[in-house]
Amino acid sequence: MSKLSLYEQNSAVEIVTGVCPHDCPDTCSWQVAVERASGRAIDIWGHADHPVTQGRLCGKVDRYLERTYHRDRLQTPLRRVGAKGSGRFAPVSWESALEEIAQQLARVVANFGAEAVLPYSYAGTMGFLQGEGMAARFFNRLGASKLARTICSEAGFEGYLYTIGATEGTDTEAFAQARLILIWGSNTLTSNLHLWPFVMEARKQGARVIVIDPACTRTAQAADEWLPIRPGTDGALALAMMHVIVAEQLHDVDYIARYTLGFDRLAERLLEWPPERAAEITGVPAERIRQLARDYANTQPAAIRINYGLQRHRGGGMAVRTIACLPALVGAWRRIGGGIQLSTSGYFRHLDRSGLYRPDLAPAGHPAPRTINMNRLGDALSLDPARRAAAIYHPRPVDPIPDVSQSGPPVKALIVYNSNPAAVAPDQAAVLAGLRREDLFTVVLEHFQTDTADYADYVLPATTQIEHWDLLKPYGHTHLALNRPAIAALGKALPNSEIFRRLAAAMGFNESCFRESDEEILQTLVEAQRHERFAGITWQRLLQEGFVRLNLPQPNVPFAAGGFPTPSGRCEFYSARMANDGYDPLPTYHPPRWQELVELNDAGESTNALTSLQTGLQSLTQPLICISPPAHSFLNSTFVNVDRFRQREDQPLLHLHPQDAAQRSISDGDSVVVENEHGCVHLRAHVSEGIIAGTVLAPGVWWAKFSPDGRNINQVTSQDEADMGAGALFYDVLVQVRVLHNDCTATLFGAATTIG
Ligand SMILES: Nc1nc2c(c(=O)[nH]1)N[C@H]1C(S)=C(S)[C@@H](COP(=O)(O)OP(=O)(O)OC[C@H]3O[C@@H](n4cnc5c(=O)[nH]c(N)nc54)[C@H](O)[C@@H]3O)O[C@H]1N2
Ligand SMILES: Nc1nc2c(c(=O)[nH]1)N[C@H]1C(S)=C(S)[C@@H](COP(=O)(O)OP(=O)(O)OC[C@H]3O[C@@H](n4cnc5c(=O)[nH]c(N)nc54)[C@H](O)[C@@H]3O)O[C@H]1N2
Ligand code: SF4
Ligand SMILES: [Mo]
Repeated sequence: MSKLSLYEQNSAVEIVTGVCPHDCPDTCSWQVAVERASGRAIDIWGHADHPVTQGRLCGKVDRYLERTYHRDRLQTPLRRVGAKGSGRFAPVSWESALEEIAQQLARVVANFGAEAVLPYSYAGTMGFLQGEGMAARFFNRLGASKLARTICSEAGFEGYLYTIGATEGTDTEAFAQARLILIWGSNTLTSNLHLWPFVMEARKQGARVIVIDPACTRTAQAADEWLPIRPGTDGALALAMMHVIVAEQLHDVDYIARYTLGFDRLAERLLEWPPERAAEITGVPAERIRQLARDYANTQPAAIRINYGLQRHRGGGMAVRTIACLPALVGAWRRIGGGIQLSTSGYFRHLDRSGLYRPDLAPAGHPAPRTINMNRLGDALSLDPARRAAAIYHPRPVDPIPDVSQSGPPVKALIVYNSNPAAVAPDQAAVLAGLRREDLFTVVLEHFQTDTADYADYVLPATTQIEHWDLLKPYGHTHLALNRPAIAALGKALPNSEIFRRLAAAMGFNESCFRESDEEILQTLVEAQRHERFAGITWQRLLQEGFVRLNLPQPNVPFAAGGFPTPSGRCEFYSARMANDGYDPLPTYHPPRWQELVELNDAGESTNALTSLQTGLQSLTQPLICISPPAHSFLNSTFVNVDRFRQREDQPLLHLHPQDAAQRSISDGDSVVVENEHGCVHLRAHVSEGIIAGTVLAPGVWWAKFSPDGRNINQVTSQDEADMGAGALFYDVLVQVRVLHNDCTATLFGAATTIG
């Protein structure tokens, strides 16, 4: 019996439709059963009528009520009473918290200018309202520094735009029609579960599923084939595949002539990429590359699911730009079930959010505030102007590297919401050094006392998705969804929107937009849409149905007859825009950062990365590449504090290949030290052939405070940037791994003194 029919007839229970807020492509619509008498939510399940949710939530959100009613939910504002990081707080009233926060912000603005205030947020909720809705109004009105939200997808996103023009691609439902599916740099069964039923449907019809990944993930195990690859080298694989396709004349001459730009120049470039060359780089044998290219060109329809895993490398932007050329080369777009999907967010690109965010509120007569790259939070919080300048967003080669004179004021007030940077941001030691600054005033809006909240001056309790209104657009399908509150806020928790509304009042901002109610804001947003893609999407329908598909053709077969949203209207093998932005206009290979470090080391050149280790360690083995993709039961750092999920993930682990383990005398279950020039962390070794030799994998993202040494894997990640969009390099890291005999902090401090 379905959950709905279980409660439907029960007049003591109310059923409320909402949508999962998490940073996940699936954006599942859900229903919550609420006991009318107590007002308590008693059950939650996936909406049966939603064509992608199909009645199922993932294992994490199935337990959303456990998280909402968790014993540690923050229910009252807190003021710090201990040292920063100690986590010692005392309850205060909303009135006094907001009054002091407003005073502190006013003081910072008066003494250092509004740019000294930095908002820091990401996708704890993807809702328009509880995400940036009211917050953007507030920070625009204040004139605060802007934040470039680069931590997840920027490199790949930009790369995709150069080739395709917008992040539009193969419909999720259409994967069922594919006959060959490449899952490329994604762990679908963990991070995009609702694509899997369509993949299974395709397999029932005879489709082959190949997973291209350095790790034999649960998705790779469930697929027909695991194709292991060295991290950060996917661009070379794609170039060699195209080489074979063109050399063997398997390309779609007609599609290319009608709908693409620059084929001749591409073909010339591809001459440089025989499979043997790519084999050296990727570790995929040349013959396997040939076969993959032939299968890809000869099997129609062929669908590629690329996700963000493969672009967290220095060459991530170019890799995605290159892979995105494949479907046009073989004409895969022609048929339903062919093409490529990185994200579906581009289908929503005409959504007009200016009335929501109100950029027009910016203080008149001031120059536009600086934009900080969130991946460089450690640098941004530094008192050294040179490091602060480095944190200023400069996403393309043509954007000048900011000069020290442009660094702007030190960050004196930091307002964190929907994010846990002390755990998730790269170069954790630098981030924590910033958060520890006594002269930094930090406010954290949260559900829980996270690693970040421990460093706050004020922690403000926020509501969860079943306690507030919101509207969400997905990035793994095309249904806009409304979230209605199912229960009253717990304790004194407030929605982010209300916290910023009250803070605006405390600051004396008297614009009427700071008095609009949540429902009003959302209704106005829905009704403001004029683009034809939103035709038929009304507030009334959203209230009644919960989710509505964009006004797209059904079935939606993008680019079957061209119409790419690029400057030329074609799929751009050659991109003039790339040339203007300082890139090679043709697909090429940008090697990962780890490759560069290894080459410098082999050449005997000293690099910070390796010498700092050598000075501190007796026996140096080859460094290993370290990736840290999502743990199955966590969502970034969310859910780590829910006992059930933490127990499922056991403890912070490091997967390493038996060969790498043997070279370092590491046995399964040993405590190991993972370290590099940035920092170090203790993990438990899990020796396994499920990861390629030369690469280690640490499932993320643990809260540091739940880790044996109070640190997590972001100790070893760097603030360096990818080739495009100033994207993060989470999986482009070199580390040394050894059995834990002595604590690494001692060695590291020793090393640090020798390198100054
Ligand atoms: N359960 C769960 N679901 C999530 C998340 C979560 O934390 N947990 N996070 C959400 C978020 S924020 C995002 S952005 C998405 C993340 O989605 P993705 O970024 O797609 O993350 P994964 O699906 O884990 O895919 C990463 C995969 O890429 C592989 N990989 C790493 N480097 C390379 C490489 O160089 N080449 C190739 N080919 N593969 C590589 C990793 O081994 C891993 O299997 O998922 C969302 N969904
Ligand atoms: N090493 C390593 N690091 C990574 C990654 C990796 O793969 N490896 N993945 C990266 C990626 S892809 C991403 S997207 C980032 C994600 O980084 P974050 O966006 O910081 O994601 P979370 O860690 O889930 O933290 C979200 C926080 O928001 C809070 N929150 C949720 N809803 C609300 C709300 O309505 N109001 C308020 N005030 N708070 C709320 C949650 O309680 C949670 O603590 O991490 C990145 N970091
Ligand atoms: S986290 Fe993803 S799969 Fe799980 S319920 Fe939310 S949207 Fe669905
Ligand atoms: Mo992400």
